[in-house]
Amino acid sequence: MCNNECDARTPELAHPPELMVDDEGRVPNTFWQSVSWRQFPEPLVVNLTLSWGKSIELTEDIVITFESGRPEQMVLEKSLDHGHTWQPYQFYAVDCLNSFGMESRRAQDLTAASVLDIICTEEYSRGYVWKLEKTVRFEIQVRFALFGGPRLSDMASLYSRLDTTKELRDFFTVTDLRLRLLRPATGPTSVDPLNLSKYFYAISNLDIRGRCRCHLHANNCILENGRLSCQCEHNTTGQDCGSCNDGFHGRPWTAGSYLPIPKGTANVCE
Ligand SMILES: [Ca+2]
Repeated sequence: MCNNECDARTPELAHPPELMVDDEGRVPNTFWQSVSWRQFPEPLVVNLTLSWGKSIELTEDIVITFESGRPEQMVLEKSLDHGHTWQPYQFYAVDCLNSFGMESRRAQDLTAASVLDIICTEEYSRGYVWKLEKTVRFEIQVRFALFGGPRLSDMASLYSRLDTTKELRDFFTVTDLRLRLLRPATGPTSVDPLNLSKYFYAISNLDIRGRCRCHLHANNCILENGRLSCQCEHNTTGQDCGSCNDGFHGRPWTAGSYLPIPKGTANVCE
């Protein structure tokens, strides 16, 4: 950890945001580091925003690896409309009731009926006590497993549920994610206002996996001129294959379907 010799103006001593998404596996880790806490008790708040410019369906757990202690308070937020509006995705705190007025819950305790609940978890906020615990997760897999069974052995059941429930599809879809870091790790003792340089956020890796939302009308999604776009089939068009091509309005546009499983229905524009 660089502490006093950090300097954003000197390349050898800088910790820019790109170091959260470079190739990992290096020793030591490369990491982004925020400014230090300057004016306690005024909170040190930092927003990290990730934008894809395209709707993405998340397929794996989001894993954020901290180089500093994990924050004592943070919120993961999502947008479905390119950052115009934001909704909380999950709250994280050492004390959920105290920080957000919410009971602490674990993603593992969700049920099929409560899968869309936005929870506050205390699973990932213990900072300095457990030094080896560096990651914060948003759990996609345990939510999928509510429909696809343990180890996702019944994907057909998961797909049919996704097919028929728009709220569930949208829950796992984002165009942007925002991490609102609200209070850094301070360790077991109270904040030392005379030594604020030791409180900051540092992240070495962001692991976010998903696929382009193409409404089951494309096999490929390509990056062209800095823009992600589905390679639409079935006479559809648009960044997400969300409408029918000119001259193919014989019936209203409909998303492709996983049903009947396993063959599915293309719902071609005619
Ligand atoms: Ca890194």
